[in-house]
Amino acid sequence: MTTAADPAARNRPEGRMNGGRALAEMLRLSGAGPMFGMGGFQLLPFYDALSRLGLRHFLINDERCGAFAADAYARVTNRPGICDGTLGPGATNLVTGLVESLNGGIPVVAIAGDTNRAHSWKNMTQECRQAEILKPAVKELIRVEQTSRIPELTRRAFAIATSGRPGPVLLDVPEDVCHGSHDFTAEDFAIDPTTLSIPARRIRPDRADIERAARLIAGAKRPLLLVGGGIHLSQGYAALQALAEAQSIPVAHTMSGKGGIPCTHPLNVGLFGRYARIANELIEASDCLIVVGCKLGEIATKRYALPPRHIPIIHLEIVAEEIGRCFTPEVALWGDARAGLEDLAETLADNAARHRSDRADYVAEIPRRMAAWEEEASPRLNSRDRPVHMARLCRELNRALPADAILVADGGFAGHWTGLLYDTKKSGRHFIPDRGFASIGYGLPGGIGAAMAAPGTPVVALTGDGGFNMMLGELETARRAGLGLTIVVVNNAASGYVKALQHAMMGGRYQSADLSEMDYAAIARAMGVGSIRVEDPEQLGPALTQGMAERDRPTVLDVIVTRDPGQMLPAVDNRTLEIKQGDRVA
Ligand SMILES: Cc1ncc(C[n+]2csc(CCOP(=O)(O)OP(=O)(O)O)c2C)c(N)n1
Ligand SMILES: [Mg+2]
Repeated sequence: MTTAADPAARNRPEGRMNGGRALAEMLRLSGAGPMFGMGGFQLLPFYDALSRLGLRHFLINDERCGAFAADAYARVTNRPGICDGTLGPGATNLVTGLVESLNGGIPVVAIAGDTNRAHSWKNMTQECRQAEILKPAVKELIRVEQTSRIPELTRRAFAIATSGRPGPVLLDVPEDVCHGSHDFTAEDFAIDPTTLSIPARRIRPDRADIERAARLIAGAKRPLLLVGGGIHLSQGYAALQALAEAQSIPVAHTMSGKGGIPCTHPLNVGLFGRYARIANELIEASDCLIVVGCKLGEIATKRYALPPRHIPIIHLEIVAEEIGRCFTPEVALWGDARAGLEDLAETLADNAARHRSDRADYVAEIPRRMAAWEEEASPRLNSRDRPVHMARLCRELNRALPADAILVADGGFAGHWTGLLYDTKKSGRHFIPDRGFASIGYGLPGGIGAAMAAPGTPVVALTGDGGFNMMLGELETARRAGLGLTIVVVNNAASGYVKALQHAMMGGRYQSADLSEMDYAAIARAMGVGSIRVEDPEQLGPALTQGMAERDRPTVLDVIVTRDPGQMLPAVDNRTLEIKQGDRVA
């Protein structure tokens, strides 16, 4: 690697240093942002070097939260998030967060301390087969066997994390490798700047496949774009909007794909899959589906009931193995989303005006259908109910959050309701749900990561009370970090999703579905952070505004929402549901 390719080359260290310092130097030269972790003996030299080098590292209260925070940081910045855990329980606590990044395609470099190899397998304290436990949770696990190889393997970790479909890479660092020393040369610390952010490299789909896909689109009367999280990973926003507008092709999105084009764009038909406004009807009536950066998994397809098998699918996807996994496409486009969309637009450009005029009636359906949906949903969206209706909360979020705000949504109802009803006003990552693994508990630590990634931008984290209970300790982290983060706790005194399903499917026999009535505002106050209890829907707007105005400490909004399990499912009144044995209704 030439010096010219690496703008940081002049700042390279050299000489004798321990492994921990070498690791910290590589992270410094790679432009790593804030890191999240909890120390232990194995990585102490690394922590010491972070302190000497003035790098930002935040003690978290559970390593899983560090992995979640690193994941959200990466989603906002497109640069690998960094987290660490110490030997054994620290490392295994990372698993859930790393799987989120693995399934979501999010670049993360995680560091785990491991045993001193002079004593491994002699019942050392905290010892377990951690590499075997963590291996399937990451895109690659790199075991570092020599202090001298730390720079090389850190460089490798960034390259793997940011290339192809991005993902988490674990550097497993034995204690003696971290504490051991080596004489390094400046050249050892070379950085490849092309691998420091995603997408590291782009690959274009095959030309002949693009032409076949373009012919299919050209002949379609009702084409529809179905967009997943890959649109963010590729930053294909402009290309998506350009193709949609030039060819009059409406855009539906998954929860992860929200923000491919603004939700307020006239061609955006909203969420598709388990919950939808009008998108599912449009899928049923389509004659050509263009699936972009989307795995067509369970939620996107209503358990594989959508799309109907007779509709031809064009599947544009960076991971070859994902193509054909759930649905057999008519045309497979293997490559980067932005590159593929650009190529389709270019191939179709000559006849764009004719296609637009042919599809004028088709796109004119969108505002009519949306208006009908809005009218039907209006009583919920404008509900004055106390406790607050979830739909009303979503509408107030739409009103209060400015265009550049980031909404992080937790794995329970928080993600599903806002996936359906929250409108991003700009393209980009303004809505962050943890749909890789759908764990509850992501909201608060995800909010921490997003707030650190976008200082000055309003960040609101929406979480269920169950998810918040899991993560309460991280309120201390957010306070210590002085983050102006607004945390909205959807307080339904229940493991709501479970309770709603038991209501619908088990005849209202509830088992382990209720939580205590808690006063989260009082808890927040006791923890020294801002707090507002909201029982009246009219207070939601002012409370959100007040929370977002607080710039250097977190604010918890304890929002008391419906306790009626018949009203908990998004857009479904489950008192009217008909259930067949074995159905998954929601
Ligand atoms: C770690 C984890 N455990 C269990 C689940 C299954 N689950 C999905 S939603 C849900 C209810 C969560 O309750 P809460 O956070 O209060 O959100 P609510 O649905 O009540 O809004 C559960 C248990 C999960 N997604 N993640
Ligand atoms: Mg709940």
